[in-house]
Amino acid sequence: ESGITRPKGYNVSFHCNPEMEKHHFGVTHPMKPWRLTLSKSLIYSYGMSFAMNNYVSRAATYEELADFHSTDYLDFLGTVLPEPVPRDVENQNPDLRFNLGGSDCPLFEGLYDYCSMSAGSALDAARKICANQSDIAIAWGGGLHHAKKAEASGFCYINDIVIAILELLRHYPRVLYIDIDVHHGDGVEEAFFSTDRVMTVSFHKYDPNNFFPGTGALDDNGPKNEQNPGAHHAVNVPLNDGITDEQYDMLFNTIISRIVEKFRPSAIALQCGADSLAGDRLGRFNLQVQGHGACVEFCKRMNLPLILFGGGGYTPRNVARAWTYETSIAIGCQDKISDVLPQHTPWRDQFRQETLFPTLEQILGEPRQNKNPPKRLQDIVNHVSEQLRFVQA
Ligand code: V1S
Ligand code: CA
Ligand code: ZN
Repeated sequence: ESGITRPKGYNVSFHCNPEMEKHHFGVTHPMKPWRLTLSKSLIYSYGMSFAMNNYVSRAATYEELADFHSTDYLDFLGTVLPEPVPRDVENQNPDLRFNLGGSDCPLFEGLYDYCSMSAGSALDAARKICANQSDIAIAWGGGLHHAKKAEASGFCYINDIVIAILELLRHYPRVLYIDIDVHHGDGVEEAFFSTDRVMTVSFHKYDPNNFFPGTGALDDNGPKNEQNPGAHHAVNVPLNDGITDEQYDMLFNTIISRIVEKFRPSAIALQCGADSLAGDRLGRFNLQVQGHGACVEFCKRMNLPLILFGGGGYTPRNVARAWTYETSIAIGCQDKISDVLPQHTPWRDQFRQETLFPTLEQILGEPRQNKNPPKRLQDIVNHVSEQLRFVQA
């Protein structure tokens, strides 16, 4: 008896495709689709499936992908074959087109299916929201924010978020996109650069020379010209290594409440990339499961239709913890789940510590040095507040 109950009059839907989780980017590649299996098994072990509507999502069709992507790109993506000998990390000159086939975006068996399944989950989630059948729809297999109209980038081939937001825009006047992945949400930002119906906000580690993708400076706010209604509708929150839960939540709450006040979104799409957690293989922050989850809680409190997407996350045990906690927040049972992982959790030994909320010391030994002085955080808040003077609902 888990004590997890279905919230009355409140619908959470969970969209996944177990086939997606079986794909492999290659042994040395940080992106492990198996993290989705680990996450789902922890969510189910806590008994949360009984409190949600669970759907096996379909693969998106070619036409649905073409809503955003160019047909040239899709046709190529549909025909490329895995390389017989994987490229090494040094070989960064893919002679293939559309940035396909380098070490970041390798060609692997079933690539097109993997991409269409990720987009299918996101699109199913969006349609549940649009049909008013879900208050919160979850697609942990989505969130691939770097993909461009005709280009793969940073482990992302198809931008399921853009496709889902385009669907939301058929039903809602304005959509707020928020991205807490440690990387800049460049693909989503660029896709909506010229509309005032989508406001994009990304929190990320920013170092133009040493951290992927190198974009997302504080004053990159969308092309500013008289004819562009999308000017000022891209918000960027560039951060340094080691940011803590307290600092991140202060920034998140301050910035998002001001944006909601000014932009008055009719729906929220939240990318929950878990590489912003402490101890991530690629990330640099000191966030804990609690701080990451607090962003989801804050968005839920806005009382707007909400989609939760996955995204990055390269230490699978921490990804599973975060997305489990965030699923519990969506359902509203976060106070009822125990810190000790359920005894019968599959792969329980993968989690190292047997708790949902390990301490920073347990995760890292020594926390990463915090390079975010309070003055810099205040400057960011001030810049965003100034920027919002140009935004009207
Ligand atoms: N950081 C990082 C990183 N690591 C890798 C990588 C490592 C081993 C491999 F076998 C293959 C790739 N690539 C990168 C980054 C891309 C990060 C993408 C994040 C995606 C997301 O979490 O935001 C959303 C799912 N790429 C680079 O830094 C580019 C390089 C410039 C340097 C590293 N080498 C490996 C590729 C070229
Ligand atoms: Ca981000
Ligand atoms: Zn990332």
